[in-house]
Amino acid sequence: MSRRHHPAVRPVLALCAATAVLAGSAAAAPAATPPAAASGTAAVPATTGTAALDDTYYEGALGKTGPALKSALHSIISDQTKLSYSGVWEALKVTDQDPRNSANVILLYSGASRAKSKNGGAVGDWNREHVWAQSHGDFGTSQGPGTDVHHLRPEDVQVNGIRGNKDFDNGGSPVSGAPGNLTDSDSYEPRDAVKGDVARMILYMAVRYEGNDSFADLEPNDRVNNGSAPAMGRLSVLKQWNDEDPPDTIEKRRNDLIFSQFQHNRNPFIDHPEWAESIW
Ligand SMILES: [Ca+2]
Ligand SMILES: [Ca+2]
Ligand SMILES: [Ca+2]
Repeated sequence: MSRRHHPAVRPVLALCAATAVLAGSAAAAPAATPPAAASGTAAVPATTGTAALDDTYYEGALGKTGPALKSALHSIISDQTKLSYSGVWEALKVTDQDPRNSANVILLYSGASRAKSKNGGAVGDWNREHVWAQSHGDFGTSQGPGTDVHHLRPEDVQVNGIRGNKDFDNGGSPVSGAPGNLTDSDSYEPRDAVKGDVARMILYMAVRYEGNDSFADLEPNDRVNNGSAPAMGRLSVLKQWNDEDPPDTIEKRRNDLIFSQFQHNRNPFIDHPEWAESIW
């Protein structure tokens, strides 16, 4: 199951990758052919069983707690394919497809169903919301955290603008165009149905990005107004949201699709929400 897609990270890895190429391993090639779901989205099973994943994908993390668990998960989920920023559009049209209308995507905060073809930057379009705001660590949209679809979601252009780069916290006034969402000058509260989703996306980013590549070490903290610091708050609230809104079939299926068709890595907190408490 182990695949190496980063021959440039370290010389030793480069050697391993080169060996894999010489050996004719399809796994070393770009993800033109999905490893398990070549039949397309219609045939994707409900979700991947956690027990099966524990015996394979998470084998190196089982039994660990705290920093050792975080470190093991970082190693596991860093083995991934990286998308281009334009490739993110096409990925989101699959991962966030409306289960009731295959021509549409569901928008994260507003919950609205909107035509896939309306991706863009105009009023009425949807665009690529970075749930871990780009400015918190200044990672931009080059390949890396800025193109990682585990935390990228379709959102209405104007609602995305209202969320801006605010940290997450409870409270505020209703958000125009996004029922159930609240915001004030320094924070954003998403609707109840996606509170846990948001929390697990933030925690994924913290484990995936540890500062050992060309990007900042992303970490949650318990503050708002983090600005350009590589931090996102508030951790205590995110942990509460993780408990209150456990992963549902749609969130699990999204994780499976990213794993099977796009990045070939998983969000561990969707498979094991209890790991948030163990690490933080
Ligand atoms: Ca606030
Ligand atoms: Ca949810
Ligand atoms: Ca980190």
